Amino acid sequence: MSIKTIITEPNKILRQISQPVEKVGKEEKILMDDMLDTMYAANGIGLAAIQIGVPKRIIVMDITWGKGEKSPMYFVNPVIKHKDKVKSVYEEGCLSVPNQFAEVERPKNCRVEYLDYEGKKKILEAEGLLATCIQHEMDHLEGILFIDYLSKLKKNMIIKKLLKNKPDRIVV
Ligand code: K2U
Ligand code: ZN
Repeated sequence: MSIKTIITEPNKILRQISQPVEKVGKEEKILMDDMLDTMYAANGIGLAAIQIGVPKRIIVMDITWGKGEKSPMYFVNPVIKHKDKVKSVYEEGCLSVPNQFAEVERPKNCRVEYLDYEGKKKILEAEGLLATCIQHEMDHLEGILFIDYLSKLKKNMIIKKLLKNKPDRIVV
């Protein structure tokens, strides 16, 4: 298992639409293991495969991370089957938008159908931070970042800060 580089905005890779997985095989399990290592190392509570450059519809999460016992969750080909009309607001961040945070409004609860680490069909009824996190991660599968929900002014200010902190490209 290894820690991968997390791709940061602006980068067109993050805007790709991720593709469904045909089956959960050895390759997908190694990928999920590496995603989890990478997420824990970055102190995140969620990670989508596209954030390490793999356009597959795979997400890992652990909202208990940092509170003692680890409780990893694996989502392959997740589909949101229901979203609550009631909204909630969380101050979101993103490992691909480092050190930037903003309030985002999302449905308070949602129901997600997915395949687990063994490829078994599961249904998750999510609320609170779990619901926010899974919706944040599923946006990644569509090439959407939380900054896309902000005003043009706020989004451009964040992108300007990210560009300032991004190492210069060296063209050889
Ligand atoms: O997608 C990611 O980069 C992972 C996010 C997931 C997340 C964003 C907003 C709200 C909930 C989850 C990172 O974990 S951002 C860091 C973080 C850590 C703990 C709580 C909130 C955000
Ligand atoms: Zn994110």
